[in-house]
Amino acid sequence: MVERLSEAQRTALVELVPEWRAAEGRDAIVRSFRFPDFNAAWGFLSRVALLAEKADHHPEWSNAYNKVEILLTTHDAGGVSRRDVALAQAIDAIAP
Ligand code: H2B
Repeated sequence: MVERLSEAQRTALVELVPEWRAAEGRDAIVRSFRFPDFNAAWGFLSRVALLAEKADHHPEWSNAYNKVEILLTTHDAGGVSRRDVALAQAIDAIAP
């Protein structure tokens, strides 16, 4: 079972991923991305899917043409956990 973070731990960890913002209405982090076109957005999503599968941690996301939004939360913990921050860092590393 993945532990949900305390408020202090959460603040400290979320500071490691400054590109991500708090989701509205739920305990989750979100980042928006914009690409030159759909092809680039889809290529990025494919790479994130491979990362997610490897980490056994799956994002909620949406895509409209060249825009992608990714939301990370740990369903098993009912909120943000270290696993979300770890995946956010991995996604940041492959983001344009
Ligand atoms: N992804 C996310 N985002 N949160 C989870 O709690 C989660 C997951 N749990 N991927 C994993 C899979 C779990 O259900 C399986 C059994 O490992």
